[in-house]
Amino acid sequence: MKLKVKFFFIAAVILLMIWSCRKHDTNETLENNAWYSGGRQTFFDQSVGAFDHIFNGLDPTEIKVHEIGDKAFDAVFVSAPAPLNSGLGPIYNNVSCVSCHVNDGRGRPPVPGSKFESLLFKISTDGKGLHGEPIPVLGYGTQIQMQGVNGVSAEANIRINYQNITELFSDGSSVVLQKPVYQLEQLYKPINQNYYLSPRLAPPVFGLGLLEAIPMTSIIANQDPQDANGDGISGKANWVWDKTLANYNLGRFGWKAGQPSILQQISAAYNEDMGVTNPLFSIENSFSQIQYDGLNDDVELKDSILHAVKFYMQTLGVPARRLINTAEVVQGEKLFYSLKCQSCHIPSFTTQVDVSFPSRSYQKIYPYTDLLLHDMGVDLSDNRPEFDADGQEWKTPALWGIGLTEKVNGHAYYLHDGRARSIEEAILWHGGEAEQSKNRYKQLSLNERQAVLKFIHSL
Ligand code: HEC
Ligand code: HEC
Ligand SMILES: [Ca+2]
Ligand SMILES: [Ca+2]
Ligand SMILES: [Ca+2]
Repeated sequence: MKLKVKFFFIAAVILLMIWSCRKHDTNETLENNAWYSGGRQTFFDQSVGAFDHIFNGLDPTEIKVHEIGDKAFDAVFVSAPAPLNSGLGPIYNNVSCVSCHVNDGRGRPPVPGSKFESLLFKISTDGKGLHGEPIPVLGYGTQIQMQGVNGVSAEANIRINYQNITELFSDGSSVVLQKPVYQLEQLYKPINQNYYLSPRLAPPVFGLGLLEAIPMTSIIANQDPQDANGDGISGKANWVWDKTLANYNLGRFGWKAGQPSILQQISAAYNEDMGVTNPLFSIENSFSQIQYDGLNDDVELKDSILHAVKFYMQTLGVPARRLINTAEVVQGEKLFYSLKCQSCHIPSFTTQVDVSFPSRSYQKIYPYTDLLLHDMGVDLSDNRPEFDADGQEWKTPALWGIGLTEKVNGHAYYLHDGRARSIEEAILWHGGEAEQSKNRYKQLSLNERQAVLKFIHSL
């Protein structure tokens, strides 16, 4: 009997030890484990819904606001006046947020001959405005709206021609890239100024609340504008105008980091992409053009809806990594470092402590971006400056979740205009500061290249 008690006691102690170890493991998993791309806001879902997960740890009111924002993100707008979702256009690019950011993922270039849906074009002329912003083109503003509501003429259409560029690997094999050349056509009115067109594909929109919460100091610490350390990489921040602060702020959103906050990014989207005026951008994009409806009406979107959509965008979690421990992925990760991809695609950051927003406060995330601008060479250039970004500079995009693109969006088009038809093509388009990385990639064997791609697909 006595022996039995002793046995149970020892067994209990062992169980307790195992249990406390496991608890310790889970903690470590959350804090330092690369499976958890989005820290506490990581979701183990590889389905088509992988980019649409509400943050953990929100209170009931916050959950409600997220849901209202989610509905508004999906809402199809119609031309004014209408009882619901009124104010589309008169000119616009698409009718809802989700029609471009499909499943909270990315858009795609049009199938030849079909309408442009999630690829849009910014436009501007020479010079810079008071705060460094692009200068609008007379009669066109800073974006081409390619659709008009009933009876209203769109601003223009775009013709795409492709040029082939062959990239040779050291092992003798090759890949043919398609370089798009864009041309305005069917203009509603001639343009008599120099103009610069910038193609922009709708990027994925999950995890943005975490990117917004990376401390500014952590981002600018990676700048090296004069390349003082001589590694050929000279990332720089984009200082852009923040309408809410009425001051300059660090740009984080958009392909050139032209927007400082999620609020400003989405307010601009309502106005420019959908023609829906709102508290932050209250003047119709068509103001002073023939398409303008002349109604001096109230703003078309309520502040409460705008803030719900902002909150929805701020509280979408990040998919967990997949197949992270397979030999090929481990090899690919090592190669990623030896190719120096991580000098721009910086693996991890820790978000700032924020007592007013605990769900995104202080956690280690793995976005694989520095959120800085880099010269990516002539072939990727749009020649259109945006604040401190010049015509060859682009912001390093986050790579988290990129391996789920085909699952979520049913295609594999990458880069700012979707010209790359695979991850490998995206790498082969890298030039400028990333030229050396690309060349190192081209020197790899077929097996090594596949390992790099497997690693990217595991993100
Ligand atoms: C016509 C297609 C289109 C529509 C409609 C659209 N977007 Fe976008 N969205 C884009 C493009 C293109 C970009 C990149 C813009 C840039 O590079 O400056 C973008 C960028 C964003 C970003 C920044 C993502 C990042 O990682 O930098 C957010 C957030 C966003 N959109 C939210 C919205 C919301 C909310 C709506 C609805 C109000 C909306 N978008 C409507 C095409 C669209
Ligand atoms: C000098 C900085 C830099 C280096 C080095 C670099 N990248 Fe990039 N990467 C970028 C920028 C900037 C873009 C966006 C370019 C564009 O859209 O035109 C990008 C885009 C990508 C994309 C497409 C992302 C998307 O959402 O469409 C992938 C994939 C990628 N890089 C992988 C790599 C790999 C792999 C390496 C190493 C071989 C690498 N990058 C090295 C800056 C860099
Ligand atoms: Ca309108
Ligand atoms: Ca316009
Ligand atoms: Ca450097």
